[in-house]
Amino acid sequence: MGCCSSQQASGEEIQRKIAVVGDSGVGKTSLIQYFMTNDFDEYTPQEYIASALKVDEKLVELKKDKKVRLYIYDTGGQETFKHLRKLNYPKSDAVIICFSVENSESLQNVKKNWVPEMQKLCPGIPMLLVGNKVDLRNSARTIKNFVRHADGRNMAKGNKMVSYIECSAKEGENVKEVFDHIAQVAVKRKVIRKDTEEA
Ligand SMILES: Nc1nc2c(ncn2[C@@H]2O[C@H](COP(=O)(O)OP(=O)(O)O)[C@@H](O)[C@H]2O)c(=O)[nH]1
Ligand SMILES: [Mg+2]
Repeated sequence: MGCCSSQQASGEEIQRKIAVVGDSGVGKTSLIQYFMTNDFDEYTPQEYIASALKVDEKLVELKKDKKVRLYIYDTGGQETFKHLRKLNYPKSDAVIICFSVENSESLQNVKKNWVPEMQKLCPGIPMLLVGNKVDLRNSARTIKNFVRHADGRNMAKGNKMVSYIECSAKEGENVKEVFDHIAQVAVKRKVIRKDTEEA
């Protein structure tokens, strides 16, 4: 190995598989769609919303000359799609677990359903917690029981998740940050896994 062994050989492409999970309706498909197209479609057709499994791919630049191709897996949160997640989510490199800040039950289900399901399918997988639809909380005219930033942060901490990020696919706020962060986490994980295998 030469002096540059830790650098990526030119032309070599890093690829990582990212699962996106969370309750139905929390905004998973909209988040991915905004990341792919820079656009939010309020009138997403129903069949698209209910899609059983969709895989998008996009090249993300981590830093100069270091790129990673993300394969982003989106399935419905419904129980009926559980068998599909079982088939498709093993070997994921990292997972984005979503909830909506206007739906506190969807936050509780992170702990109750999504963390256990992902830990079972992919033991030790890095998990990023994402609170969607912050535009609703920011623009609220009435007092409603929105999930607070501290609630999300505590959920992430309490479940050993790598971070907590709030975003809005509608406003495009923080969407890029979510995927930049998960790309970095996923790339780092592979190095650790490889080191352990070689040890
Ligand atoms: N206000 C607001 N609505 C959103 C946002 N993201 C998604 N939605 C709406 O929430 C609903 C469910 O979104 P969808 O992406 O299909 O959720 P999924 O079932 O988790 O894939 C749709 O009506 C979206 O238009 C957001 O950031 N802000
Ligand atoms: Mg969806």
